[in-house]
Amino acid sequence: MVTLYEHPLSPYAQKCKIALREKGVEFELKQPGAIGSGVAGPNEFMATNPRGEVPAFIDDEVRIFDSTIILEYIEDKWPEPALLPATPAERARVRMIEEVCDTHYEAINWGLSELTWFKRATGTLEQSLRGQAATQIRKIHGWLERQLGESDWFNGERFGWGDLCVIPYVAGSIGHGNPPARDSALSRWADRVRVVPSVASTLADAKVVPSGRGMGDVASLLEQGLFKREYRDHRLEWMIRSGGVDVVIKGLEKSNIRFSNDFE
Ligand SMILES: N[C@@H](CCC(=O)N[C@@H](CS)C(=O)NCC(=O)O)C(=O)O
Repeated sequence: MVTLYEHPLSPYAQKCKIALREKGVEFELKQPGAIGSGVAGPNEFMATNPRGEVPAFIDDEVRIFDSTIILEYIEDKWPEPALLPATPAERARVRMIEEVCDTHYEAINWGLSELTWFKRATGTLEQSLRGQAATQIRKIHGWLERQLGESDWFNGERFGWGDLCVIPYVAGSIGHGNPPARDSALSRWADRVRVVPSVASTLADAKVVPSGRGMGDVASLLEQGLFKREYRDHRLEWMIRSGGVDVVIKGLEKSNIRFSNDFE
């Protein structure tokens, strides 16, 4: 049986869980003990992903990190049912949607999590960051609508890779109070995708995290120095370009943010 290190709220892990469920591959889920704490192994999880991020995937001797690379492996090893569309052009189109969601879209929801759960800003800075996030999400929803066009599915004729890589982020936005516009094509698509069994069970997992809802009282754990959140790549860029450079500076001063680990 394969093993997936995950956190139920991680959109990247959700992509992999949906794919495994679509393929009918049996898997065991594990949550790394110190995820988000910046504490690095040595352990099986860190040996699988030196970045200390979920998802991380183990299939016997094979160890893989990064959700896109995990999805590629799953598609290669268990080709049926195919999740990618058939033609090179369609596959490239779907991969571009995934790339946009994993970088541009994810960063916005992540920024809102930093505000809601980790209380990184208050007052006018919080309001300004939230306002910018809402505008950015409206824009990216518009972009997604244009990618969807007249189709029922991002993947083409049926549910697939193009859909499983978008739904974790749209579900995250709904959770943060930024749903797709009412009666829009994206909102109708979300209703359609949410009931696909592999998606429904993956989103249901996200509601059963310890302490009931969301991330619980992680802000006080942050204050106690028990969390050291990763500000990497597009997330760091989002915080700075949206006006939160002070959040980054404060996090560095208090040592409750981290950048990438060294590869050794
Ligand atoms: N590019 C990676 C991103 C994975 C990632 O950023 N995962 C987050 C959770 S959503 C994480 O584990 N962060 C670790 C931390 O904050 O310490 C992928 O596609 O798998």
